[in-house]
Amino acid sequence: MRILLINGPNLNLLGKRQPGIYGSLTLKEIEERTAKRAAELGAEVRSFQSNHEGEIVDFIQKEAEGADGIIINPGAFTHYSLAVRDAIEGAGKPTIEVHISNIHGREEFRHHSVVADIAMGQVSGLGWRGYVAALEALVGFLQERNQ
Ligand code: CA2
Repeated sequence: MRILLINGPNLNLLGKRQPGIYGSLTLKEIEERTAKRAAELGAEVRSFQSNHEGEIVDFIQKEAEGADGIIINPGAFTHYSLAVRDAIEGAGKPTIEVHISNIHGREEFRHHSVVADIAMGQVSGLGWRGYVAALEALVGFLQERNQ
C-alpha cells in the first residue's frame, strides 16, 4: 500500500520558525514519524514538499496513479488553489487533508478550505500527530475496502 504525503508552501520551515503555532518538529522529523508508523501498518509513504503550486499539481498527476491514497497539507493553497483541488479530484484517490494548527480557530480567511468537500476528511489542530492520525485512518479505510 502506497500513500503520498504532500506538504505545501512554507511547511519546509517547520521546526525552524513559529514553534508556538506549528510545533518544534521539522518536516523531515514529521515525515520520518509518519513513515515509521506506515511501516508498522504495512504501508509505504512517498513524501513531497513544494512551495510551488504547479509542482504540487505535477507531483499529484505523476504519482497518484501508482498510489492508493493521499495525505495533503496544502498550506496556504488550502484556502484558494483550485488547481490543487482539481489535481486531487482528478487523481480519484481517497485523500485526507491535514492542518497542524486548528484552521477553524484562527483568522476568518483560514476557515474555508477549497479541498475539504472533495477530501474524505480533515484533521486540523492536532499538530504533527494529525499526520499520523490521518495515516492510520487512511490505511484502515483502504485495508477494509480491499478485503
Ligand atoms: O495549520 C496548517 O497546517 C496550515 O496548513 C499551515 C499554513 C497555513 O497557511 C494554513 O492556513 C494552515 C502555513 C504554513 C506555514 O508554515 C510555517 C512553518 C514554520 C514557520 C513559518 C511557517
